[in-house]
Amino acid sequence: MVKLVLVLGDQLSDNLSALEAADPERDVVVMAEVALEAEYVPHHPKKIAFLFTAMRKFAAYLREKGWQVAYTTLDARDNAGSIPGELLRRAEEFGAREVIATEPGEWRLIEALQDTPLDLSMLPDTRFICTRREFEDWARGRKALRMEYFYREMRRKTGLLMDGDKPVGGKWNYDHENRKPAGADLFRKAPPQARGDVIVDAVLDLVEARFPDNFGTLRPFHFQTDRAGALRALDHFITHALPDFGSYQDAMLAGDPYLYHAVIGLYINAGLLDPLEVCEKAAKAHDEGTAPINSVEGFIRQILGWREFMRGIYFLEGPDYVRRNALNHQRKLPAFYWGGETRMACLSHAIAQTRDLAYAHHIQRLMVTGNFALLAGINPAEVHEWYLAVYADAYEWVEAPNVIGMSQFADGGVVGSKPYVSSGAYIDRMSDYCGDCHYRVKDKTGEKACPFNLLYWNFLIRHRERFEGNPRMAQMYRTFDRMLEDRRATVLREGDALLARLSAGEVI
Ligand code: FAD
Ligand code: DLZ
Ligand code: SF4
Repeated sequence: MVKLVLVLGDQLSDNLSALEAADPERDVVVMAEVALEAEYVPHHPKKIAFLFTAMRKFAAYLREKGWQVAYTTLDARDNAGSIPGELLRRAEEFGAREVIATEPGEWRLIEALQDTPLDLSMLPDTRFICTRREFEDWARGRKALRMEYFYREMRRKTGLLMDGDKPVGGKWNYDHENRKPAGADLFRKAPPQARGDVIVDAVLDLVEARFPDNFGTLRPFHFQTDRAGALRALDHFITHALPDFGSYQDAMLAGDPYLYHAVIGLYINAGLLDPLEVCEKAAKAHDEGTAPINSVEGFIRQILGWREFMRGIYFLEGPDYVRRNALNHQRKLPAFYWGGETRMACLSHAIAQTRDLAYAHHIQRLMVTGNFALLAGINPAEVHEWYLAVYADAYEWVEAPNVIGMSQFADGGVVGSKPYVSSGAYIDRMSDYCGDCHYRVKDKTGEKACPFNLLYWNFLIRHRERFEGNPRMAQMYRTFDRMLEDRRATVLREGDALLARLSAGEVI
């Protein structure tokens, strides 16, 4: 009897377990653009356009390979509006009772699929290097889960950058070489910008008509939308940017959103690139002598280490993870995150770039937008919604551990052993933002004091009881205690006043 094979928008891979378990002679692939997935957060229009275009092209590719594909566009008259609804409709149309699916990357959708009255086989998502089971086994019995140890296991498992049982070059991690600020030269090559085609054009018109009020600029649309394009983007990165990836990983420049980053997260997460093939290409560049070890190791660690670790944490911690709020932060997300005005140049640059490109690199996400939200005590659920909406690579399995865990410390220390907070000095060191800011990064108090400076101490003192005993934070408290009493009082008073103005909706 015919079975339905579900392929979700972020499952656009040839080797998807659901496709491998099905029979192209007998079964029907179901793909659907649905309102519920497009609207559960106000996704960036470029993200929706990327996904719908890539879905349509993947459906065409499957048809060429001989599959029967039942594809529903968002504007189809009989669109049921949700994935389970579409499955039920197609089950009736094709006389099917059984569905083969690959496990979605979000608890919400896993639960929704399990609730359908159809006979569902939910297969593991084999497109990851570490299985859920393997991660659980690794995590069992450990007092703390630290990425670095997990990453070494993954290096051993894959043999990537290994020399027998030793790491290539003698060290597992070359991070201490990777902290350079970038110069504003003109020699970097931006990622290749895709040209439009009829499928892209049709999707852009649809997204423009259906999501006119979502935060984010739709046109010009420059993402790759099929595997061949994604491979071009990867090869471009390996040739032009990987050699300097490590050194400038943490740098930020107002005039260059990409620097030496790969800008491939959206392609890997949608299934157009395979994480292992990406790591293998990077390792090959090292073998061939075209990229140094600090860059290649740093890059492979992001994918083999962080990406796999984050997925492991998401599934290990369970569906309530996204609601955690260990620091009891309750302030509303300021309007400037959604495009309102701010006088802080760093936030203004990072958010304008996010609006235009649906992209910001890791340090912008962690040390600018994330750092400010944490220092200002913003409700992590609102921060989570923002990140899930605005980045083209955002899916809950990877976004939530990065936001709730790494960035907002709302999980109380599952992902990281200390919160990522910094004063303005860090942003000044790693970027060129501060030069044209309304505030003065060197001012610790006073009318023009950088808000990061004021809020940094305010945050540490608000949470003194929790963090003072943390050996990695003791130095920060000692520095505060060494300040003159008057100065301490002023810093805290001015920080409180800034927070009150933020809550009142004033422009900061
Ligand atoms: P590069 O800097 O070139 O890195 C290469 C690849 O490494 C990325 O494409 C990605 O696949 C992987 N990677 C790097 N860091 C991480 C990480 N911390 N977790 C998982 N994978 C990583 N990444 C997402 O894929 N989706 C998200 O929704 C997301 N949200 C984030 C939210 C916050 C607050 C922070 C701090 C980080 C977030 N990240 C997220 C991780 C990282 O910022 C992005 O993967 C990266 O910026 C994507 O751009 P790139 O392809 O140029 O990455
Ligand atoms: C993100 C997204 C969007 C915007 N739209 C769709 C869609 O219409 N159809 C679909 O199959 N998938 C979509 N997705 C991706 C899903 O939200 C994603 O599969 C889950 O969040 C699990 O990662
Ligand atoms: Fe950001 Fe402060 Fe620098 Fe302004 S002075 S850009 S607010 S870090």
